[in-house]
Amino acid sequence: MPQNPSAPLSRETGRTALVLSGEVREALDERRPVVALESTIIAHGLPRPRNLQVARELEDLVRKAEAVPATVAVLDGRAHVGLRSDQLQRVAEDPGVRKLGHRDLAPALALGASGATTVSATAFLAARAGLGVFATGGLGGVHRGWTRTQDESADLRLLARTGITVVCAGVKSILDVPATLQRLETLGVGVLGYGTEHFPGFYLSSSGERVDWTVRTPEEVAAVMRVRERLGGPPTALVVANPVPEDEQLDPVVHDRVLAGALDACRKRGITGQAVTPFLLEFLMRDTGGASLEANLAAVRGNVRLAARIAVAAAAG
Ligand code: PSU
Ligand code: MN
Repeated sequence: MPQNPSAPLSRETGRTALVLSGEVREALDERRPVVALESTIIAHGLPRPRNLQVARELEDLVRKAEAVPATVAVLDGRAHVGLRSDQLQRVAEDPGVRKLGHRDLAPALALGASGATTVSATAFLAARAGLGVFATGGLGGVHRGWTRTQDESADLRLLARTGITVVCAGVKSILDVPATLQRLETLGVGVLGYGTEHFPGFYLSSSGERVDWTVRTPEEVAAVMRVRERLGGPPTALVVANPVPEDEQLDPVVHDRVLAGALDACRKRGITGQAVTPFLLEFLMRDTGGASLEANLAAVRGNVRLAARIAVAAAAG
């Protein structure tokens, strides 16, 4: 095992080695751009059968931008970075696919389980494989009612210790956004607004909070990545916060009304732990008549396209 926790794992050591797809391995060897994609959104964040279509569409978006997609998941106790078509289908369709955060990786690998990876597990595995850019929908963060539940997504602490650029539409709006931004600051995670002075609101173009730094091109993001690397120091993530276009966002009035109902239902039903986020996302989808799903998908597509452009700019630099 390498001494440096962020150094790429040797790709062929025993049962816990990462399995890189041929396409991903070749691209890394030739220093061509690769984009990591998370799989929890596929297995637990989107309804079937739309989720499989979306999983394939996201990979196609990366390819169209001349980068290689690397969807990350654990199958039968092996951690995959880059999936074959049948493996992607299994992640989308198999009801036995669990939700795996970073802390779940060791038990899942040791016990031969299968699971989709959250932001924390995906960022960890992608960085270990040597990937620099990762796209998702919205990060996890500090939940509303944290003082009661202490529910803060493991995404935040893992990103504080992992050198990877994460393109997202901010953090999920079901969360306490100001508290999450404060945690990101405390943890030393860099945040760039992409083409905006406001932190995006996942389903909404703006959360109403401001960002300290705004970038406007993939080249500017790549320049920040290079300087961070030259500066050295402990690895931390760089969050590129990319808003959903205003004409594709969820109506903010509908958002606030439905979210209040969702949070209420979550509390009343006593839902806790890993089930909270999927419950809230599904509630919103149902009670907005599918409108939140369309906004979520528009955000994810935009993030995947931008991540590919950033990976291309970073590989060219
Ligand atoms: N983005 C989406 N949909 C999702 C997620 C992100 O558009 O379902 C997932 C990510 O995998 C993220 C997880 O890491 O939700 C957060 O879950 P939790 O709050 O339990 O940490
Ligand atoms: Mn949680």
